[in-house]
Amino acid sequence: MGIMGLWRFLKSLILVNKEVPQTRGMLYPRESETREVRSLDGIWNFVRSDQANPTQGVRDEWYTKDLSQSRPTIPMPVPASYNDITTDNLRDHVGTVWYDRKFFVPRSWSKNQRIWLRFGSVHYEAFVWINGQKVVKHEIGHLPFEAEVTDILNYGAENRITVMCDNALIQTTVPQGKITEVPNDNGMTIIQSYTFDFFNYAGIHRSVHLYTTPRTFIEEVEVTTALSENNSVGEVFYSVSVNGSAANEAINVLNIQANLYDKEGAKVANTTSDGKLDGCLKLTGVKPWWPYLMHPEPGYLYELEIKLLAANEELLDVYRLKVGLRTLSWNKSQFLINGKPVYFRGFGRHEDSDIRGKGLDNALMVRDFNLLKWIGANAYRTSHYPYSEESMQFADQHGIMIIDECPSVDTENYSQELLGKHKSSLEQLIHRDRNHPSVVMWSIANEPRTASMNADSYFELVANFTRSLDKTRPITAAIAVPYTQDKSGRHLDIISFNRYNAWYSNTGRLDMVTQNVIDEATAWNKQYNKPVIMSEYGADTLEGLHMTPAYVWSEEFQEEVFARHFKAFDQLRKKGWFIGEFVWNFADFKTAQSYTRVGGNKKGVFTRSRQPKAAAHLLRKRYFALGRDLDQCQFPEDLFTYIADLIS
Ligand code: GCB
Repeated sequence: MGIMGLWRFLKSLILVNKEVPQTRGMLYPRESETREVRSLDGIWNFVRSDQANPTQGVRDEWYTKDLSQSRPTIPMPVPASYNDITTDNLRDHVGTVWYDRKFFVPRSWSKNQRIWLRFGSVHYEAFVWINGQKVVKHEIGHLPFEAEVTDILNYGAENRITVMCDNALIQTTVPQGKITEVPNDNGMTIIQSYTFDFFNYAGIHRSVHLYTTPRTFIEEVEVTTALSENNSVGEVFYSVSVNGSAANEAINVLNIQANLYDKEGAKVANTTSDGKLDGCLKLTGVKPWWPYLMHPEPGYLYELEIKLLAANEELLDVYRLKVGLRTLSWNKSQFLINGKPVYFRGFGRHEDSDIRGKGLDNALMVRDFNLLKWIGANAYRTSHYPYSEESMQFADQHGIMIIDECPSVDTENYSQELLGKHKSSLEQLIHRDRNHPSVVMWSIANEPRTASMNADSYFELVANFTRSLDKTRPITAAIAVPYTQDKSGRHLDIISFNRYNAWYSNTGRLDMVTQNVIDEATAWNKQYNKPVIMSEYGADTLEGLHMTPAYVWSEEFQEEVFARHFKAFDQLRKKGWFIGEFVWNFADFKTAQSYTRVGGNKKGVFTRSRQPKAAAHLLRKRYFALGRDLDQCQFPEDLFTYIADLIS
């Protein structure tokens, strides 16, 4: 590196805080007396671009006519990843693909309302046209985006929507990847590589909706809650933003009527703001939101009804959302919900299943929640990206606590551009999920390379930015570098660490787990004086492989690895600052091809088709035992199988 090269390198180490674009709107689409919602899910037409010519479709303006007029199309389900649908090598396609479909817009929609097009998520980058006109572009998968299409639609007529989706990951995308051109048997080819350990599924992953709003409408609702008097008195603070022609001059004349209903539908609080868009609802005899197994009635939700009224009392818009009343607090050794210390027992997970990839699938989601409850878990981390909005709502309802992670995985090569996108991913995530009682913590990265030079300033900027958006939840990151090298922990509120004793380190050595876990957790605590979570531990396990004495990949080995960790966790719990254990992983999942992966990552406690391995039964006994000890929950009747009345 010459003098100029050195200068460029040194300059790249200086990171500065720059503004990131702010998300507007994006309330989850819900019907009401003033709103209609229509799904555009179904079978779309699909074309893959030539890998060597990814921009051809844009140059040739494929979006100006039906895709089938430019290229032969194939049917493609939405929502779903496209990778595992066909029998050819679409799985490993790198670059752009195209989707289109037709839809009808009724004549009645043209009257005095506005129409919005909303995507739950497209991975990784999306470009959208309607009737040949560009309507929105969005980068970063797993997050929703929307655009107003009122003036573009044909009313009482057919319309065409075209989407171009690009799955390419480079050093300035979130997550990062590398695209390289390499020789193959036919000349040259492009390959996508990435260091993270899950398959880079792509496509229109979540639902596509059209929805209507009145001309002047409720664009955003932000809710926070407080409890007092031993959790019996509650306050719901709401703040509304209004969008619409009347909004600016009418801020002084618009009113919000807010009503709160309990589960039975009885109105328990109401207020009308006088020319203001925010206010507070106060109620007594509150049923707080509690995590699963921490209370006989977990996940209690009220319904908040927000009515936007004009000065003459005319009803302009109505939006309803579920609200859970709970408080969070944390200190140097504890994390508390409603004033009660929490011990997390849960999983790292993935949105992943065969055929659908990362596509939203209600059957899978409901099955997963049934399994989470069966096994007695009270939490999971959305490793390693935001999960569907539908699953966040489900977690609210079922009292499952969420450590909500942005899509930054194995973060490295810190640059100003990466910082901007990383911050934007957190901004979009917090904007989307801030009202969910289930979200109890933000995870700002998984296994970032925090030993490297500018990790300190990078994570200081990311953590401060996150805190500036939400002060009500603590911040963590799942760290894997040794505590002696880490430069991020001092910017976090809670330390999470990932470690694979007896797997990646000291493979097969079951006698080298317990003390190592105790020593490492203790060292993290000593270093930062903060609560500590073990956010990943586990062992790949091939279902049906049995070996005794336990041997790597066998079901017996996974059970033994877990048991050795449990021993460490129980000793750590006594120290007062160890606040949670998260198994890696809930279920087996697909990864990029590698000789360390047999059909994917097999560290699941459940198989990819969501059936238990032997370790699931062991974990279930532990999670319920912890629940009974810490939160006085009941054991399920089938927790222990009858063996003999000699054993109790
Ligand atoms: C990790 C990563 C996770 C991997 C896991 C493994 O540390 O956070 O994404 O899947 O290890 O099994 O290697």
